[in-house]
Amino acid sequence: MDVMYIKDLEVYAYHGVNQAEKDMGQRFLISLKIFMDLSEAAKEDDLNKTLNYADLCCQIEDEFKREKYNLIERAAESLASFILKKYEIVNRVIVKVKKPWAPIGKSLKWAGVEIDRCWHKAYVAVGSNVGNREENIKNAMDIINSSACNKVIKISRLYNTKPVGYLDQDDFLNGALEIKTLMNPETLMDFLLEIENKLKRKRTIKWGPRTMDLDIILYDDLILSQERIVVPHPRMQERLFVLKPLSDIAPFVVHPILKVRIVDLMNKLQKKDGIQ
Ligand code: PH2
Ligand code: MG
Ligand code: MG
Repeated sequence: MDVMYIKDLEVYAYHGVNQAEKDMGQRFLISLKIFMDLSEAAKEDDLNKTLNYADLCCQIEDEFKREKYNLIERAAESLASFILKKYEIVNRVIVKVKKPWAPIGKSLKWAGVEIDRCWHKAYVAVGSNVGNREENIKNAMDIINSSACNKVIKISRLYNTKPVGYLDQDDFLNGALEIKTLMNPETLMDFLLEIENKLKRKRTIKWGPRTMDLDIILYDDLILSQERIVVPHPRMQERLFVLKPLSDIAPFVVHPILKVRIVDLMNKLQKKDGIQ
């Protein structure tokens, strides 16, 4: 991936744990390594196909001065998410924030932090079998889209499916979403649980009726096995109600453990279960 650099942009701002730093301010040096495709801009010699670094530096300065944080960690984090949210062509950014005047009673060149942040691609399975199922799914998507850290990129068709697991309940409407997210898997899972709660999900019977179920199926190529969260979803390869909609939007994505494409997982399961 191509990169654009900003090196040691000097900004006077008011971040610091000490009150004196908040009152008097100090110099900060901001460096950015911005990952994006520069080939179109190069080919067409067109400023509109890239980032204008003059404009970028002004925006960065304004954003950096907007708040007074205690920590440069926090100031760097907010700059990184500002850049990723504002400029669609930017996929990843490394932000370095240095304090050359850090008031520690010692002579030093600078104290600083560097963070590396990017958009992640996740696939989320959606299901509903209580209330107005379509409306529930639409509401869940609207809530995802209204959060600045998440954007729905692709939506599958919605499928009417027979309940699996606990059979004495109404049919489900199932779909799958591709989203881009700045959240890590745990934060994303908590965010999705919050949406389920907002949509009045009641947790009574395991695999029972629900207004909304939102499960992380895949998160980049990540393999994660923790008590609260397992990715890829451990039962995805056994569930046609997951694989079918997922095949609409990610047929050639490869399962990071099984090393099989989604469409092939679906075909294999359909053969095993008979066409449903
Ligand atoms: N979800 C379950 C259990 N069973 N069956 C269908 N058809 N669709 C679902 O989304 C579903 C299910 C647990 O999450
Ligand atoms: Mg589920
Ligand atoms: Mg769930």
